Amino acid sequence: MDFEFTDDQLAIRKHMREFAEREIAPVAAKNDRECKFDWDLARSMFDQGFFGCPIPEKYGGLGLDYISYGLMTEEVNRICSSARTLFSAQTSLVGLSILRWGTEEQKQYYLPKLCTGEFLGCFGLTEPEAGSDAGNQQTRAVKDGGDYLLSGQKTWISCGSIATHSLIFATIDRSLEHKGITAFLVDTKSKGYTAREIKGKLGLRASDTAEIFMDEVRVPKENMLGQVGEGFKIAMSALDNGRFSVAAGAVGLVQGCIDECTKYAMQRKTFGVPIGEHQQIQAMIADMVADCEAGRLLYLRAAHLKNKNVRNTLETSIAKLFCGEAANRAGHNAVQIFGGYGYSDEYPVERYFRDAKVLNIYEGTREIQRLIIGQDALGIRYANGKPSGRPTALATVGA
Ligand code: COS
Repeated sequence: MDFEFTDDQLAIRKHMREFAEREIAPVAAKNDRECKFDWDLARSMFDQGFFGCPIPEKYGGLGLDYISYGLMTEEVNRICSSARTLFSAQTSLVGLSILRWGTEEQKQYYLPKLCTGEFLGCFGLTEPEAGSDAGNQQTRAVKDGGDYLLSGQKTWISCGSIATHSLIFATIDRSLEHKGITAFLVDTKSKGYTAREIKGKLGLRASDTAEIFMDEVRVPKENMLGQVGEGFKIAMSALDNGRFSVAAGAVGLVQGCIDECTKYAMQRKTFGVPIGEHQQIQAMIADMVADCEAGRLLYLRAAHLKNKNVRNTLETSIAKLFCGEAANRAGHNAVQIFGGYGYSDEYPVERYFRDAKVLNIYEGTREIQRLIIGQDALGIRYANGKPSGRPTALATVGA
Protein backbone atom coordinates (compact mmCIF):
# COMPACT_ATOMS: atom_id res chain seq x y z
CA MET A 1 0.00 0.00 0.00
CA ASP A 2 1.37 3.35 -1.01
CA PHE A 3 -0.16 6.42 0.64
CA GLU A 4 1.95 8.93 -1.29
CA PHE A 5 0.71 10.86 -4.29
CA THR A 6 3.00 11.17 -7.29
CA ASP A 7 4.38 14.58 -8.26
CA ASP A 8 2.01 14.60 -11.26
CA GLN A 9 -1.02 13.89 -9.06
CA LEU A 10 -0.02 16.65 -6.65
CA ALA A 11 0.52 19.04 -9.55
CA ILE A 12 -2.90 18.41 -11.10
CA ARG A 13 -4.57 18.80 -7.71
CA LYS A 14 -2.78 22.11 -7.15
CA HIS A 15 -3.73 23.27 -10.64
CA MET A 16 -7.37 22.38 -10.07
CA ARG A 17 -7.45 24.03 -6.66
CA GLU A 18 -6.05 27.26 -8.04
CA PHE A 19 -8.49 27.18 -10.95
CA ALA A 20 -11.46 26.51 -8.64
CA GLU A 21 -10.49 29.34 -6.29
CA ARG A 22 -9.80 31.78 -9.10
CA GLU A 23 -12.69 30.96 -11.48
CA ILE A 24 -15.42 29.10 -9.58
CA ALA A 25 -15.35 30.63 -6.08
CA PRO A 26 -16.14 34.23 -7.17
CA VAL A 27 -19.32 33.17 -9.03
CA ALA A 28 -20.56 30.13 -7.09
CA ALA A 29 -22.85 31.95 -4.63
CA LYS A 30 -24.31 34.27 -7.27
CA ASN A 31 -25.01 31.41 -9.69
CA ASP A 32 -26.66 29.46 -6.90
CA ARG A 33 -28.82 32.41 -5.85
CA GLU A 34 -29.85 33.08 -9.45
CA CYS A 35 -30.27 29.33 -10.22
CA LYS A 36 -28.07 29.93 -13.23
CA PHE A 37 -26.10 27.38 -15.23
CA ASP A 38 -22.96 29.41 -15.96
CA TRP A 39 -21.90 28.82 -19.56
CA ASP A 40 -18.85 31.08 -19.23
CA LEU A 41 -17.61 29.00 -16.32
CA ALA A 42 -18.35 25.75 -18.15
CA ARG A 43 -16.40 27.01 -21.17
CA SER A 44 -13.39 27.95 -19.10
CA MET A 45 -13.44 24.48 -17.51
CA PHE A 46 -13.63 22.90 -20.96
CA ASP A 47 -10.78 25.11 -22.20
CA GLN A 48 -8.57 23.70 -19.45
CA GLY A 49 -9.21 20.17 -20.76
CA PHE A 50 -10.46 18.99 -17.35
CA PHE A 51 -13.31 16.95 -18.82
CA GLY A 52 -10.87 14.68 -20.61
CA CYS A 53 -8.96 13.85 -17.43
CA PRO A 54 -9.30 10.03 -17.52
CA ILE A 55 -9.81 9.85 -21.32
CA PRO A 56 -6.74 8.65 -23.29
CA GLU A 57 -4.79 11.28 -25.21
CA LYS A 58 -5.53 9.60 -28.55
CA TYR A 59 -9.20 10.54 -28.03
CA GLY A 60 -8.42 14.10 -27.02
CA GLY A 61 -8.17 13.57 -23.25
CA LEU A 62 -5.44 14.22 -20.70
CA GLY A 63 -4.79 10.49 -20.24
CA LEU A 64 -4.53 10.78 -16.46
CA ASP A 65 -5.24 8.07 -13.91
CA TYR A 66 -8.30 7.76 -11.64
CA ILE A 67 -6.48 9.06 -8.60
CA SER A 68 -5.83 12.31 -10.47
CA TYR A 69 -9.43 12.33 -11.64
CA GLY A 70 -10.69 11.87 -8.06
CA LEU A 71 -8.45 14.63 -6.74
CA MET A 72 -9.63 17.01 -9.47
CA THR A 73 -13.26 16.16 -8.78
CA GLU A 74 -12.71 16.77 -5.08
CA GLU A 75 -11.18 20.17 -5.72
CA VAL A 76 -14.10 21.32 -7.90
CA ASN A 77 -16.62 20.20 -5.28
CA ARG A 78 -14.65 21.85 -2.48
CA ILE A 79 -15.93 25.08 -4.01
CA CYS A 80 -19.10 24.16 -5.89
CA SER A 81 -21.24 21.01 -6.17
CA SER A 82 -23.05 22.29 -9.24
CA ALA A 83 -19.82 22.64 -11.23
CA ARG A 84 -18.80 19.16 -10.09
CA THR A 85 -22.11 17.71 -11.27
CA LEU A 86 -21.36 18.91 -14.80
CA PHE A 87 -17.98 17.23 -14.53
CA SER A 88 -19.54 13.94 -13.33
CA ALA A 89 -22.24 13.76 -16.00
CA GLN A 90 -20.00 14.65 -18.90
CA THR A 91 -16.92 12.65 -17.98
CA SER A 92 -17.96 9.79 -15.72
CA LEU A 93 -21.39 8.88 -17.00
CA VAL A 94 -21.11 9.66 -20.69
CA GLY A 95 -17.44 9.91 -21.72
CA LEU A 96 -16.22 6.86 -19.81
CA SER A 97 -19.21 4.79 -20.98
CA ILE A 98 -18.36 5.53 -24.60
CA LEU A 99 -14.71 4.74 -23.89
CA ARG A 100 -15.64 1.34 -22.43
CA TRP A 101 -18.53 0.28 -24.66
CA GLY A 102 -18.20 2.30 -27.85
CA THR A 103 -16.98 1.15 -31.25
CA GLU A 104 -13.70 2.66 -32.45
CA GLU A 105 -15.74 4.92 -34.73
CA GLN A 106 -17.94 6.11 -31.87
CA LYS A 107 -14.92 6.80 -29.67
CA GLN A 108 -13.22 8.81 -32.38
CA TYR A 109 -16.38 10.79 -33.10
CA TYR A 110 -17.69 11.55 -29.61
CA LEU A 111 -14.78 11.57 -27.19
CA PRO A 112 -12.68 14.47 -28.54
CA LYS A 113 -15.81 16.63 -28.74
CA LEU A 114 -16.90 15.69 -25.22
CA CYS A 115 -13.43 16.63 -23.96
CA THR A 116 -13.56 20.09 -25.54
CA GLY A 117 -17.21 20.77 -24.73
CA GLU A 118 -18.26 20.91 -28.36
CA PHE A 119 -20.60 18.10 -27.31
CA LEU A 120 -22.31 18.13 -23.95
CA GLY A 121 -23.61 14.80 -22.71
CA CYS A 122 -26.32 13.68 -20.34
CA PHE A 123 -27.20 10.26 -18.94
CA GLY A 124 -30.81 9.27 -19.58
CA LEU A 125 -31.53 6.37 -17.26
CA THR A 126 -33.97 7.57 -14.59
CA GLU A 127 -37.68 7.61 -15.42
CA PRO A 128 -40.75 8.53 -13.39
CA GLU A 129 -41.27 4.78 -12.70
CA ALA A 130 -37.61 3.68 -12.83
CA GLY A 131 -35.35 5.34 -10.28
CA SER A 132 -33.83 2.85 -7.85
CA ASP A 133 -35.48 0.08 -9.87
CA ALA A 134 -33.47 1.00 -12.94
CA GLY A 135 -34.32 -2.27 -14.69
CA ASN A 136 -37.97 -1.20 -14.95
CA GLN A 137 -37.41 0.97 -18.04
CA GLN A 138 -40.59 2.04 -19.82
CA THR A 139 -38.95 3.97 -22.67
CA ARG A 140 -39.38 1.86 -25.79
CA ALA A 141 -37.06 1.33 -28.74
CA VAL A 142 -38.94 0.00 -31.77
CA LYS A 143 -36.95 -1.22 -34.76
CA ASP A 144 -37.87 0.58 -37.98
CA GLY A 145 -35.75 -0.51 -40.94
CA GLY A 146 -32.15 0.33 -40.06
CA ASP A 147 -33.22 2.72 -37.32
CA TYR A 148 -34.85 2.63 -33.91
CA LEU A 149 -37.76 4.83 -32.84
CA LEU A 150 -37.46 5.88 -29.19
CA SER A 151 -40.52 6.94 -27.18
CA GLY A 152 -40.77 7.63 -23.48
CA GLN A 153 -39.88 9.97 -20.67
CA LYS A 154 -36.81 10.53 -18.50
CA THR A 155 -36.57 12.63 -15.38
CA TRP A 156 -33.98 14.12 -12.99
CA ILE A 157 -31.42 14.18 -15.76
CA SER A 158 -28.36 16.31 -14.95
CA CYS A 159 -27.56 18.63 -17.89
CA GLY A 160 -30.76 17.32 -19.53
CA SER A 161 -31.93 20.59 -21.06
CA ILE A 162 -28.52 21.80 -22.21
CA ALA A 163 -26.99 18.58 -23.56
CA THR A 164 -26.24 18.15 -27.25
CA HIS A 165 -26.29 14.35 -26.86
CA SER A 166 -28.09 11.99 -24.49
CA LEU A 167 -27.14 8.48 -23.58
CA ILE A 168 -30.65 7.04 -23.52
CA PHE A 169 -31.63 3.66 -22.12
CA ALA A 170 -34.70 2.04 -23.65
CA THR A 171 -36.22 -1.42 -23.81
CA ILE A 172 -36.72 -3.31 -27.03
CA ASP A 173 -39.05 -5.75 -25.24
CA ARG A 174 -40.28 -5.30 -21.68
CA SER A 175 -40.87 -9.03 -21.26
CA LEU A 176 -37.08 -9.51 -21.43
CA GLU A 177 -36.78 -7.37 -18.28
CA HIS A 178 -33.23 -5.99 -17.83
CA LYS A 179 -31.98 -8.10 -20.77
CA GLY A 180 -34.13 -6.03 -23.13
CA ILE A 181 -32.55 -2.72 -22.18
CA THR A 182 -30.42 -1.15 -24.89
CA ALA A 183 -28.36 2.06 -24.92
CA PHE A 184 -28.46 4.73 -27.63
CA LEU A 185 -26.52 7.91 -28.26
CA VAL A 186 -29.18 10.42 -29.22
CA ASP A 187 -28.70 13.82 -30.80
CA THR A 188 -30.92 16.14 -28.75
CA LYS A 189 -31.82 18.13 -31.88
CA SER A 190 -33.63 15.06 -33.27
CA LYS A 191 -37.28 15.47 -34.21
CA GLY A 192 -39.59 14.38 -31.37
CA TYR A 193 -37.02 15.07 -28.63
CA THR A 194 -37.80 17.79 -26.08
CA ALA A 195 -36.45 18.65 -22.65
CA ARG A 196 -37.80 20.80 -19.82
CA GLU A 197 -35.76 22.14 -16.94
CA ILE A 198 -36.84 21.15 -13.42
CA LYS A 199 -37.03 24.23 -11.22
CA GLY A 200 -37.25 24.75 -7.47
CA LYS A 201 -34.50 22.35 -6.36
CA LEU A 202 -33.23 22.27 -2.77
CA GLY A 203 -29.62 22.30 -3.92
CA LEU A 204 -27.45 22.13 -7.04
CA ARG A 205 -29.19 25.30 -8.10
CA ALA A 206 -26.49 26.28 -10.58
CA SER A 207 -26.73 22.88 -12.24
CA ASP A 208 -29.19 22.06 -15.00
CA THR A 209 -31.63 19.22 -14.20
CA ALA A 210 -34.36 18.26 -16.63
CA GLU A 211 -37.12 16.02 -17.82
CA ILE A 212 -36.79 14.57 -21.31
CA PHE A 213 -39.68 13.60 -23.57
CA MET A 214 -39.25 11.42 -26.65
CA ASP A 215 -41.91 10.80 -29.24
CA GLU A 216 -40.70 8.41 -31.95
CA VAL A 217 -37.22 9.88 -32.00
CA ARG A 218 -35.40 8.27 -34.93
CA VAL A 219 -31.96 6.92 -34.01
CA PRO A 220 -29.76 5.14 -36.56
CA LYS A 221 -28.59 1.72 -35.37
CA GLU A 222 -24.97 2.95 -35.64
CA ASN A 223 -25.79 5.11 -32.61
CA MET A 224 -26.47 2.11 -30.43
CA LEU A 225 -23.87 1.87 -27.64
CA GLY A 226 -22.91 -1.76 -27.09
CA GLN A 227 -25.22 -4.52 -28.30
CA VAL A 228 -28.96 -5.04 -28.11
CA GLY A 229 -29.76 -6.03 -24.50
CA GLU A 230 -26.46 -4.78 -23.07
CA GLY A 231 -27.94 -1.51 -21.85
CA PHE A 232 -28.45 -2.49 -18.21
CA LYS A 233 -24.82 -3.55 -17.83
CA ILE A 234 -23.72 -0.35 -19.54
CA ALA A 235 -25.86 1.67 -17.12
CA MET A 236 -24.51 -0.17 -14.07
CA SER A 237 -20.90 0.16 -15.20
CA ALA A 238 -21.52 3.87 -15.88
CA LEU A 239 -22.82 4.19 -12.34
CA ASP A 240 -19.62 2.56 -11.03
CA ASN A 241 -17.88 5.61 -12.51
CA GLY A 242 -20.58 8.14 -11.64
CA ARG A 243 -20.71 7.02 -8.00
CA PHE A 244 -16.95 7.33 -7.81
CA SER A 245 -17.07 10.97 -8.84
CA VAL A 246 -19.94 11.61 -6.41
CA ALA A 247 -17.84 10.09 -3.60
CA ALA A 248 -14.80 12.20 -4.48
CA GLY A 249 -17.04 15.25 -4.80
CA ALA A 250 -18.59 14.57 -1.40
CA VAL A 251 -15.11 14.53 0.17
CA GLY A 252 -14.50 17.88 -1.49
CA LEU A 253 -17.65 19.23 0.15
CA VAL A 254 -16.47 17.99 3.56
CA GLN A 255 -13.08 19.62 2.96
CA GLY A 256 -14.86 22.85 1.99
CA CYS A 257 -16.77 22.76 5.31
CA ILE A 258 -13.54 22.20 7.25
CA ASP A 259 -11.81 25.09 5.49
CA GLU A 260 -14.70 27.48 6.09
CA CYS A 261 -15.27 26.39 9.69
CA THR A 262 -11.65 26.48 10.83
CA LYS A 263 -11.29 30.01 9.43
CA TYR A 264 -14.52 31.23 10.99
CA ALA A 265 -13.97 29.51 14.33
CA MET A 266 -10.71 31.37 14.89
CA GLN A 267 -12.29 34.77 14.04
CA ARG A 268 -15.69 34.63 15.68
CA LYS A 269 -15.59 35.23 19.43
CA THR A 270 -17.97 34.26 22.21
CA PHE A 271 -17.35 34.52 25.94
CA GLY A 272 -14.17 36.47 25.18
CA VAL A 273 -12.39 33.81 23.11
CA PRO A 274 -12.53 32.54 19.51
CA ILE A 275 -15.26 29.88 19.31
CA GLY A 276 -12.58 27.44 18.10
CA GLU A 277 -11.35 27.32 21.68
CA HIS A 278 -14.62 25.79 22.83
CA GLN A 279 -14.48 22.02 22.96
CA GLN A 280 -17.92 21.54 21.41
CA ILE A 281 -16.76 23.39 18.29
CA GLN A 282 -13.49 21.42 18.24
CA ALA A 283 -15.47 18.17 18.44
CA MET A 284 -17.60 19.06 15.40
CA ILE A 285 -14.51 20.02 13.42
CA ALA A 286 -12.68 16.86 14.53
CA ASP A 287 -15.57 14.72 13.26
CA MET A 288 -15.41 16.50 9.90
CA VAL A 289 -11.66 15.90 9.67
CA ALA A 290 -11.99 12.20 10.51
CA ASP A 291 -14.83 11.81 7.98
CA CYS A 292 -12.84 13.63 5.35
CA GLU A 293 -9.73 11.49 5.78
CA ALA A 294 -11.69 8.22 5.89
CA GLY A 295 -13.81 9.16 2.87
CA ARG A 296 -10.75 10.16 0.89
CA LEU A 297 -9.10 6.80 1.55
CA LEU A 298 -12.25 5.00 0.44
CA TYR A 299 -12.58 6.78 -2.88
CA LEU A 300 -8.83 6.48 -3.50
CA ARG A 301 -9.06 2.73 -2.97
CA ALA A 302 -11.77 2.59 -5.63
CA ALA A 303 -9.55 4.74 -7.87
CA HIS A 304 -6.66 2.34 -7.35
CA LEU A 305 -8.85 -0.59 -8.49
CA LYS A 306 -10.08 1.40 -11.49
CA ASN A 307 -6.47 2.09 -12.45
CA LYS A 308 -5.87 -1.66 -12.40
CA ASN A 309 -9.07 -2.24 -14.40
CA VAL A 310 -10.44 -4.43 -11.62
CA ARG A 311 -14.20 -4.61 -10.99
CA ASN A 312 -14.93 -2.17 -8.14
CA THR A 313 -18.72 -1.94 -7.75
CA LEU A 314 -18.50 -2.87 -4.06
CA GLU A 315 -15.62 -0.52 -3.18
CA THR A 316 -17.25 2.33 -5.13
CA SER A 317 -20.59 1.76 -3.39
CA ILE A 318 -18.91 1.79 0.02
CA ALA A 319 -17.14 5.05 -0.87
CA LYS A 320 -20.33 6.60 -2.24
CA LEU A 321 -22.35 5.64 0.84
CA PHE A 322 -19.79 6.79 3.39
CA CYS A 323 -18.78 10.01 1.63
CA GLY A 324 -22.38 11.03 0.92
CA GLU A 325 -23.30 10.56 4.58
CA ALA A 326 -20.12 12.34 5.69
CA ALA A 327 -20.96 15.32 3.50
CA ASN A 328 -24.39 15.58 5.09
CA ARG A 329 -22.92 15.42 8.60
CA ALA A 330 -20.35 18.06 7.67
CA GLY A 331 -22.86 20.41 6.04
CA HIS A 332 -25.16 20.10 9.04
CA ASN A 333 -22.40 20.82 11.57
CA ALA A 334 -20.88 23.60 9.47
CA VAL A 335 -24.16 25.53 9.60
CA GLN A 336 -24.26 24.87 13.34
CA ILE A 337 -20.77 26.28 13.86
CA PHE A 338 -21.67 29.43 11.93
CA GLY A 339 -24.86 29.79 13.99
CA GLY A 340 -27.17 32.52 12.67
CA TYR A 341 -24.67 33.44 9.96
CA GLY A 342 -24.76 29.84 8.73
CA TYR A 343 -28.48 30.21 8.16
CA SER A 344 -28.04 32.76 5.38
CA ASP A 345 -26.22 32.69 2.07
CA GLU A 346 -23.72 35.26 3.30
CA TYR A 347 -21.36 32.31 3.84
CA PRO A 348 -21.01 29.22 1.61
CA VAL A 349 -21.83 26.67 4.33
CA GLU A 350 -25.56 27.16 3.81
CA ARG A 351 -25.08 26.15 0.15
CA TYR A 352 -22.89 23.19 1.18
CA PHE A 353 -25.62 22.05 3.57
CA ARG A 354 -28.28 22.13 0.82
CA ASP A 355 -25.98 20.66 -1.84
CA ALA A 356 -25.02 17.72 0.39
CA LYS A 357 -28.50 16.19 0.39
CA VAL A 358 -28.43 15.04 -3.22
CA LEU A 359 -25.24 13.09 -2.55
CA ASN A 360 -27.23 10.40 -0.82
CA ILE A 361 -29.97 10.50 -3.43
CA TYR A 362 -28.59 10.67 -6.99
CA GLU A 363 -26.58 8.00 -8.78
CA GLY A 364 -28.01 5.46 -6.39
CA THR A 365 -29.59 6.41 -3.08
CA ARG A 366 -27.85 5.54 0.15
CA GLU A 367 -30.45 2.77 0.52
CA ILE A 368 -29.36 1.28 -2.82
CA GLN A 369 -25.71 1.45 -1.74
CA ARG A 370 -26.60 -0.29 1.52
CA LEU A 371 -28.51 -2.92 -0.45
CA ILE A 372 -25.47 -3.55 -2.67
CA ILE A 373 -23.07 -3.68 0.30
CA GLY A 374 -25.38 -5.64 2.62
CA GLN A 375 -26.29 -8.28 0.03
CA ASP A 376 -22.61 -8.70 -0.78
CA ALA A 377 -21.69 -9.16 2.91
CA LEU A 378 -24.46 -11.75 3.31
CA GLY A 379 -23.45 -13.60 0.15
CA ILE A 380 -26.89 -13.03 -1.38
CA ARG A 381 -25.51 -11.24 -4.46
CA TYR A 382 -21.86 -10.41 -4.91
CA ALA A 383 -21.46 -6.80 -6.02
CA ASN A 384 -18.28 -7.53 -7.97
CA GLY A 385 -19.71 -10.71 -9.46
CA LYS A 386 -17.69 -12.87 -7.03
CA PRO A 387 -16.77 -12.85 -3.32
CA SER A 388 -14.73 -9.77 -2.52
CA GLY A 389 -11.99 -11.64 -0.67
CA ARG A 390 -12.27 -9.00 2.02
CA PRO A 391 -10.18 -10.15 4.97
CA THR A 392 -12.12 -11.20 8.03
CA ALA A 393 -11.08 -9.90 11.42
CA LEU A 394 -9.36 -13.20 12.19
CA ALA A 395 -7.50 -13.30 8.89
CA THR A 396 -6.29 -9.75 9.51
CA VAL A 397 -4.56 -10.69 12.74
CA GLY A 398 -3.09 -13.75 11.11
CA ALA A 399 -5.21 -16.34 12.99
N1 COS B 1 -21.39 -3.74 -13.76
C1 COS B 1 -21.70 -4.65 -14.72
N2 COS B 1 -22.78 -5.45 -14.67
C2 COS B 1 -23.59 -5.34 -13.61
C3 COS B 1 -23.35 -4.42 -12.57
C4 COS B 1 -22.19 -3.61 -12.67
N3 COS B 1 -21.90 -2.71 -11.72
N4 COS B 1 -24.33 -4.53 -11.64
C5 COS B 1 -25.16 -5.48 -12.08
N5 COS B 1 -24.71 -5.98 -13.26
C6 COS B 1 -25.31 -7.04 -14.06
C7 COS B 1 -25.46 -8.31 -13.23
O1 COS B 1 -24.28 -9.08 -13.28
C8 COS B 1 -26.60 -9.01 -13.93
O2 COS B 1 -26.11 -9.65 -15.10
P1 COS B 1 -26.76 -11.01 -15.69
O3 COS B 1 -28.09 -10.64 -16.22
O4 COS B 1 -25.81 -11.43 -16.74
O5 COS B 1 -26.85 -11.96 -14.53
C9 COS B 1 -27.48 -7.87 -14.39
O6 COS B 1 -26.65 -6.70 -14.41
C10 COS B 1 -28.67 -7.61 -13.47
O7 COS B 1 -28.16 -7.44 -12.17
P2 COS B 1 -29.10 -7.49 -10.88
O8 COS B 1 -29.91 -8.75 -10.92
O9 COS B 1 -28.24 -7.26 -9.69
O10 COS B 1 -30.08 -6.26 -11.15
P3 COS B 1 -31.23 -5.60 -10.28
O11 COS B 1 -32.30 -5.18 -11.18
O12 COS B 1 -31.60 -6.45 -9.11
O13 COS B 1 -30.55 -4.23 -9.77
C11 COS B 1 -29.46 -2.69 -8.36
C12 COS B 1 -29.58 -4.15 -8.88
C13 COS B 1 -30.52 -2.37 -7.33
C14 COS B 1 -28.09 -2.63 -7.70
C15 COS B 1 -29.54 -1.67 -9.52
O14 COS B 1 -30.83 -1.65 -10.08
C16 COS B 1 -29.18 -0.28 -9.13
O15 COS B 1 -28.02 0.07 -8.97
N6 COS B 1 -30.21 0.59 -8.95
C17 COS B 1 -29.97 1.99 -8.68
C18 COS B 1 -29.99 2.75 -9.95
C19 COS B 1 -29.43 4.12 -9.77
O16 COS B 1 -28.36 4.31 -9.21
N7 COS B 1 -30.16 5.10 -10.27
C20 COS B 1 -29.69 6.43 -10.28
C21 COS B 1 -29.82 6.93 -11.67
S1 COS B 1 -28.54 7.84 -12.30
S2 COS B 1 -28.69 9.54 -11.42
